[in-house]
Amino acid sequence: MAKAKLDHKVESPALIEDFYRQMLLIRHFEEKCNFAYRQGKVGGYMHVYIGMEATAVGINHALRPGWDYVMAAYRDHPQPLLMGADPVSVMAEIMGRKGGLSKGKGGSMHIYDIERGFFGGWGIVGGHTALGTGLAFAAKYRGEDRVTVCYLGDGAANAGVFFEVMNMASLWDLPIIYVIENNEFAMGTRLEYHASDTELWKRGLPFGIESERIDGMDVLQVAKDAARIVERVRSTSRPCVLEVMNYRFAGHGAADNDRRLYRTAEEEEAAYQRDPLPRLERVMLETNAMTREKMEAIDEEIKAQVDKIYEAADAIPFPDPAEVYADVYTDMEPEKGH
Ligand SMILES: Cc1ncc(C[n+]2csc(CCOP(=O)(O)OP(=O)(O)O)c2C)c(N)n1
Ligand SMILES: [Mg+2]
Repeated sequence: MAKAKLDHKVESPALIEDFYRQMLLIRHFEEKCNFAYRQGKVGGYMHVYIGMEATAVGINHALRPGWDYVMAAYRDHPQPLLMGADPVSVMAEIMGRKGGLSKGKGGSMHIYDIERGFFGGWGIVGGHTALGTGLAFAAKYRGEDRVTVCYLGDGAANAGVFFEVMNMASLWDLPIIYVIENNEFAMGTRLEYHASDTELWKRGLPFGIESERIDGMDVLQVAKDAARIVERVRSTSRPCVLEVMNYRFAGHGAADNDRRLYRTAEEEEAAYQRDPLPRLERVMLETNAMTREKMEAIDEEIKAQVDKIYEAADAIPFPDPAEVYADVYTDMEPEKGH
C-alpha cells in the first residue's frame, strides 16, 4: 500500500483519502481472515483488528518508513500491511503458506518483517514489552535516532514485566512509545474487572514518563497526536506511555463465538457508533473532501483487491515438511541431533 508522505497537515484531501484506504484495507483484510478461518484455512489462534483501525493507521503515519521500529502483540495483521509489506505475504502467513512473511511457520500471531522494521507478532501477553524495550535500547546504544512503537493491550498493561521495563526506559532515556490499546477487554474480562485503576495512561507517571490518553477512533486526531509525540520522543530520547481508547468490535479471537457472555448487544451498538470508518466518512462529506459515490467506489475497489490477495495466498503451497526446522533455531541443524 502506498504510504502517504510525511506531511502532517492532515487536512489535505489526499492524505485523508490515504487514511480512508488504509483503514478500509485493514477492515476488509480482517474480514477476509475471518472468512478464511471459517473455511478451515487458518491453523491456530487468530485475532483481528476490526474496529481499532484508526489507531494503527494514525500512529503509522507518524513513523519514518524503513527506519523506526514497531512491535505488537498477537493482533498483528495491520502493522505489516501499513509498513509496506506485500499483503499476499501477510495473508499467506496467516494461512500457513510458504510465501508467508515467516515462511508459513509463524501463523497469525507471529508475523515479522524485519526489513521494514516490524518485529512481530508475540503471544505472551506483556512479555513482548521487554523485547520492544530492547529494540529501543539497541537503537540508542548504536546512536541511531529510531523511535520504537510497542503496542500492548489493556490486559497486558497489568503484566509485571511492563512495570520493570517502564522503569528501565525512563532510567536509560529510551526512545520508546508504549501504545496501550485500551479496547476495554482482555479476552472476556472487561477493564473494570482487571485494572485497579482504569486510567491506564497513569501507569507511566510513577516512572517520570510523559503519559497521556487519546481517542483512538478518530484517525485524524490519532495522526496529529502521534506526530507530536513521535517528534518529541525522537528529539528528547524520552519514553512515552500513550493510552489509546478504542474498542474491539469482534470477539477476542476468531474462536470467540459467544461475546454475549461478557457484553451486551446494546453496549456493542453504542461502540459501533464510534466506528472510525463512518466517522471519517462524515468528516469527508462535511468538508467536501470526498463524495459518497467515490467512497463507495473505493470500498468496492479495496474489497476486490482483498479478494485477489486471498486467492493469491490460497494458491501458494504449504511449506515442505522437510524444512520444518529450517529458520526456526539460529544455531541448530536437524542433522546435528536436534
Ligand atoms: C502471559 C500470558 N498470560 C495469559 C495469556 C492468555 N491471553 C491471551 S490474550 C489475553 C488477553 C490480553 O488482553 P489485552 O492485553 O487487552 O489485548 P487484546 O486482546 O484486547 O488486544 C490473555 C489473558 C497469554 N497469552 N499470555
Ligand atoms: Mg484489550
